[in-house]
Amino acid sequence: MRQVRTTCAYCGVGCGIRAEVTGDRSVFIKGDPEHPANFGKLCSKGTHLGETVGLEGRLLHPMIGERRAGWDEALDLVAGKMRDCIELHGPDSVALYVSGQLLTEDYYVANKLMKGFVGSANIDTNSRLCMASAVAAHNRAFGEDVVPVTYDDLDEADLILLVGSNTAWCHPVIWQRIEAAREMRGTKIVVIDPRRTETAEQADLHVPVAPDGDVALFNALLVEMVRRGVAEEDAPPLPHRPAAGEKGGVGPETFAALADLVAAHSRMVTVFSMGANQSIAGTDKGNAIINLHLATGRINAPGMGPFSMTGQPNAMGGREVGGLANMLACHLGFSDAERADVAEFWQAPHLCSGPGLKAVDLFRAVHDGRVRFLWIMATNPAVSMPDAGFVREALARCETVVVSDVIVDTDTARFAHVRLPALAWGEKDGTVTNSERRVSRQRALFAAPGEARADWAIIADVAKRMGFAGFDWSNAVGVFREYAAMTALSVKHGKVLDLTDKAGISDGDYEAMVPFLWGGRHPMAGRTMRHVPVEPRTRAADPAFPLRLNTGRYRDQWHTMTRTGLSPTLAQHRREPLLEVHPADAEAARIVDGALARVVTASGKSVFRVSVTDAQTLGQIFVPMHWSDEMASGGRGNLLPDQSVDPISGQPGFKNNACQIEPVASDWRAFLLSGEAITPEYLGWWSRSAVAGGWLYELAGDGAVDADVLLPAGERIEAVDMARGMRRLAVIDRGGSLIAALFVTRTGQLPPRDWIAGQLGQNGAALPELLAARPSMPAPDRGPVVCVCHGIGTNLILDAAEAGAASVADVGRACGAGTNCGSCRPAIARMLREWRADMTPLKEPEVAQ
Ligand SMILES: Nc1nc2c(c(=O)[nH]1)N[C@H]1C(S)=C(S)[C@@H](COP(=O)(O)OP(=O)(O)OC[C@H]3O[C@@H](n4cnc5c(=O)[nH]c(N)nc54)[C@H](O)[C@@H]3O)O[C@H]1N2
Ligand SMILES: Nc1nc2c(c(=O)[nH]1)N[C@H]1C(S)=C(S)[C@@H](COP(=O)(O)OP(=O)(O)OC[C@H]3O[C@@H](n4cnc5c(=O)[nH]c(N)nc54)[C@H](O)[C@@H]3O)O[C@H]1N2
Ligand code: SF4
Ligand SMILES: [Mo]
Repeated sequence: MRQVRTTCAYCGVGCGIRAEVTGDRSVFIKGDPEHPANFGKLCSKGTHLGETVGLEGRLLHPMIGERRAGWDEALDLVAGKMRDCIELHGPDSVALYVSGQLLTEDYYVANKLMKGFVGSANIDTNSRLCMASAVAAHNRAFGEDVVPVTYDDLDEADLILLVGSNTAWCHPVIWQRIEAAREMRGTKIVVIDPRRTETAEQADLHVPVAPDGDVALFNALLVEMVRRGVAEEDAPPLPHRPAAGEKGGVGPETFAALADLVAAHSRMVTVFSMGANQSIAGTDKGNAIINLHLATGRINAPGMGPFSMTGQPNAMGGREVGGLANMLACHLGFSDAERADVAEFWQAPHLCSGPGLKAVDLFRAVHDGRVRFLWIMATNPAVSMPDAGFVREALARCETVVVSDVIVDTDTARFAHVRLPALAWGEKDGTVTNSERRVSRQRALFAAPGEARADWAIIADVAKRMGFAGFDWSNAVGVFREYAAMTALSVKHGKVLDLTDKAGISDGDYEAMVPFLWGGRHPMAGRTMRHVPVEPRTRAADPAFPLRLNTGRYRDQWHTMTRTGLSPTLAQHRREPLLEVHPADAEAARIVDGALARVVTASGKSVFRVSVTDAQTLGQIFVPMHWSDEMASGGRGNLLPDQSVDPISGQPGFKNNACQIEPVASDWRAFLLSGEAITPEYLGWWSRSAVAGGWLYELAGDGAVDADVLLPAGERIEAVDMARGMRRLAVIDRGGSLIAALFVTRTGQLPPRDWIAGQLGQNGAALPELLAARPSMPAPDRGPVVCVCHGIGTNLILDAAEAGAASVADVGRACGAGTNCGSCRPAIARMLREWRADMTPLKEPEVAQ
């Protein structure tokens, strides 16, 4: 057994991991108690990383079309196509679309190739969909993309405002840190979000702002703080005195409660995330937040400041090395002086002359043929871009699409002419920078599988084949040293970013590198900061599409599910893509809980399972972004949003689109348990999720059900349950193990899936049990799983409540739920609250203070 210290593959919290490598492709994951981002904690996704390191579905050698190719042939082809395209159509006919999931070293090399040597800034990144508005807000306020706080400020704050952040699900370890601050010093927590998320349920105050109401709300807060003497009257230019009463849709009582909290606590941190950034007013939202901090002097001291949380593990590293089309490496812009310095440092023959195309415009240019060569790395735009139907059309038309990925068959890879196998997490080596500007090492745990190679090395090889000099590093540390040395240019141009002390780092020191911060704890102290007056801007109403569509994330899935979708444990939290809708909107549309419904926008439509919930505000619906063609025929959240972007940052407004909903009828509903993945395209609707040893499909369709197509060969047993209108089939292999099962109903309810899913590949169960989908001596039903680490369902938790457990910790002591990663603790807290509400006679709700 070998112990390796590395960093989590997923979110921008950047948790340190101690990985105990137990075999060729197996690893035991523990939090690193010494890493300053997490001090040993990990959430459900990090904890279950070990379930995603298998080689199933991996791309392990280069592919040209459907043919396996050698590296030489593939790289020659890519370099040749790129060179031809530049010669025939100019440098701007070539583009790279990269990702915050690349390492800093990969990102640096990609950016150097495009901006320095191809001579076009047509390299953009999925961070355009994620961080671009925060970057633009930082640039306007601070003159540089700098986060002016660290996680320590969360520990020392008395008030934390979470704006458009479902922290408990998306940055769970930060959420635990915030909860710890509440326990230690009574920190108050406010959640500003149109939906009542699990994070909002835990807050001292939930402010259900109207979609995109944030600028009006923060302007109103600023004016109120001036009125109360908390903010300086003449600190900000205040031409934006909000229209009387306009507070972003927030009612007077809630606004007063919020204003009281803000006025009372100078140690205030405002965390903002996608509900702020992903908006046609995203940059203004960032500045509205920063303005409040500047006017109240709440910045550059312990426990205070605006804090943009990054999404991806290396969103921040990508910003450092110039991954966005509108900047150069090392936080530099395109002034003559900056360009000249970069050209000299790289010895770059054709440094690009100005900014390139931002993601949405980039895919438009692919669509209309201005860009003819597109190389996509570590991102799945056919799923994750807005108006994904348009993006697919663009990819289908493009002369040359190259995809570097770790997975053989993604929705984007289907459009690739050339597929290049990259090293995945657990195999690659390099650095990432987290939300608080802390640089950590990712280290390889396993040998490279098949012919997979590091992203930076693939790019460097293509550059060399194109005849460019300056791409012959022999390892990742060589690239890192060059980047660190280049930050001398940021320093020269008065920026905070400075890694020059690492420019001479030895191979050994890089190997042993401990996490470090650039910029220190409060890098804006003593530097110039600007108020940027901002005015509310919202989308025009469209009577054809009366509802507002909001999109986002689930606790246990990561983006397009290419990795988390493989984990049976993580699948338990939410097996299907849900359309969450307020009861009155559901009723008006004749939509019922558990049935299917279609969401329609001007851009597209898709079908989801309905979940009726009063956590949604009237007039607003929510769907997840995660499901792809690989995982479902419906649930395709990104066919829905249009191409509108923030005019300053170019970031799409993913969270506020006009839509309508309608019921979807089907003759029958079924579930299929199968050892093999199938693609039941001919069915009306399907969605699959991982179970141990195979897949669980939820199906719906019209007409007859063709069991022969769905089920594999084997001994088939069948029962028809007339009373319940159900047909049940199970398929057994020679050894008596269950290899598939199909349950179909036209009128009734299907049985719970948990037990029978656990029988897949097993041969302990009797045939009648399999056909009943439950054991003859049933163990107590655990109910829907809440704690995925310990496999504990709602029923045990309610038992604990019944037996007197009064807190999440009590529940943990009683049954273990919530005691490992803690991601489910907000859900347990909600259950306890609901249980108590059921038990106690109704009384007046307490007023939040
Ligand atoms: N489990 C999980 N965690 C992740 C990821 C994942 O895929 N899964 N991805 C990572 C990445 S890349 C990112 S960017 C982060 C994202 O992390 P978050 O930003 O927390 O996640 P989202 O669910 O996209 O959106 C957050 C909230 O914004 C709210 N919102 C919508 N419109 C508005 C509005 O107008 N105003 C306000 N104030 N709020 C609004 C939504 O209701 C939603 O609850 O998560 C990271 N962590
Ligand atoms: N509707 C809606 N859409 C959204 C959002 C939203 O909130 N709502 N959020 C947006 C945001 S914030 C983000 S960040 C994006 C994320 O969207 P994407 O970036 O498209 O999502 P991922 O599934 O993370 O895609 C990463 C791809 O890289 C591959 N990969 C993993 N590791 C490596 C590696 O080391 N090298 C290479 N070459 N490939 C690798 C994975 O297999 C996968 O195919 O989605 C955006 N889209
Ligand atoms: S909070 Fe979870 S997903 Fe994010 S870095 Fe930590 S363990 Fe990974
Ligand atoms: Mo993101």
